[in-house]
Amino acid sequence: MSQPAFDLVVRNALIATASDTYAADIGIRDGRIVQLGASLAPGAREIDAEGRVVTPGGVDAHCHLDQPMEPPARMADDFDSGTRAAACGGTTTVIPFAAQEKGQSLRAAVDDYHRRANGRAHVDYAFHLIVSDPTPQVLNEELPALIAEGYTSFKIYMTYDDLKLDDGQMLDVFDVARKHGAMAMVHAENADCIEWLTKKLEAAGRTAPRFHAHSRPMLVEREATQRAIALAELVDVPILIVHVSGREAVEQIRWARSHGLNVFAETCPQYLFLSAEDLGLDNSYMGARCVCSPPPRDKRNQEIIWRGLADGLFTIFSSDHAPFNFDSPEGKKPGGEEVTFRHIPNGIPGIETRMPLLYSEGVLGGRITLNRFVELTSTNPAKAYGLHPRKGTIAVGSDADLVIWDERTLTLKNTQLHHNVDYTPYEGMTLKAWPAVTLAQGEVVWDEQGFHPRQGRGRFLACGLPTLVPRKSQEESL
Ligand code: DUC
Ligand code: ZN
Ligand code: ZN
Repeated sequence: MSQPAFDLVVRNALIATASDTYAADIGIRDGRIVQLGASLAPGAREIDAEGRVVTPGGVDAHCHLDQPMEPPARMADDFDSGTRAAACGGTTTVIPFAAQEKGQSLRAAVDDYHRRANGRAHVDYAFHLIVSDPTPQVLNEELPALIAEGYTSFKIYMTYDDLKLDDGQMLDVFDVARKHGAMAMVHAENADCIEWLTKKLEAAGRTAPRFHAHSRPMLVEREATQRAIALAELVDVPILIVHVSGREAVEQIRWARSHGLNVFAETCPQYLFLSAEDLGLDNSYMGARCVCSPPPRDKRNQEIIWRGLADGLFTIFSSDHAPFNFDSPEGKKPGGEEVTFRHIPNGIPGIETRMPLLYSEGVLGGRITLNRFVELTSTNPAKAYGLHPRKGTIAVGSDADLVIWDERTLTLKNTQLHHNVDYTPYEGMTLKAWPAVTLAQGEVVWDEQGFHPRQGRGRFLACGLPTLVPRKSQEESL
């Protein structure tokens, strides 16, 4: 008998990419898609999609896994549990952050992060850099070398004392991004405004978790977003504003776009499904579970974020998974204490729920098209970070990272999730879909039997340059 033509055939798929929806079989060999068409020859293994929607696996371009923290804080998910949860929720590529500590070389941060990831991941991963100390050595030598090696995006912070850059430093980092065609990501919140408000709240004894939202009103995000846009315009470089939370930042980005500037924007599930009320209506400490920055806003702002997802304002939909246990001295109760909001680790879990939440409420709720869902969760992040078309689409030659979607009603419970966190902010929500099958490089990693672990399946991906905007010629960018 001759060998089957394929290792695996996914039959009767309703394939959805960012641009098309069509019925076909998917032939897979050596972890890649090798043929798309009707009535493909038999595979060594076959999965019948039964006419269900099949999308590219998700690319979660903003998540934090095993990122070094100031003790006692410690992230609950590492590359094992984080990529396990990702796969079970339909995400097959993650891009967490290799974070430079002030005084540390960027190269040392990258080496350390590889040690944390190596051999542990169940799905593929790449790294963004976090640049917190842009010394001449970092700007002139380390960053250019790292960009050439496949670390083509870096996040900079306008807040958090241990991370924030001043305007001059931002200009310097943007200039490196421009010269080398890399992507600069910006956390836009004004640090001095936050500190001033925090001190006032503390002096008034207003220190419960819910006052976190009072210390970071939309104005502080708006001001920083506007400043980041102006600095990028001065340097003439595209930037991407991460985790946009509401109207005021959205207005700044719309203004920039209307003036022809290449300003990209990312938002996250917490700005669609949570509001400041989730930080507590009273002084309850339970609200610490939803402390993240920028904070969730209100229902009207949720609508504004939905509109931006539908009309093209947003480029990317990420989780900003930043996993801390609630009932833990390493998490939301530092040292075992209920602390003032200033000391609560920022971040909420969401790597597993990102895709099902947007599919349920966005696609099946009639707010965005299926193709836009694919664009936001997979294709655009792959393009923004130089992984397309290997990732982010269903095409001959692409990695066989696929999700078969099961459209059914379910109630979300943390006990069913696969992260290492003791809560989900979305407990009890009714969802309308969940992945029936997730394939990573042609291997079943999640199906009705559950999670199929294989640490080391996930490989490090060196990123190319972003392809969201055509690269300027050398003369133009001098
Ligand atoms: N805010 C961040 O900037 N990063 C991680 C999580 C958060 O809430
Ligand atoms: Zn951030
Ligand atoms: Zn983040």
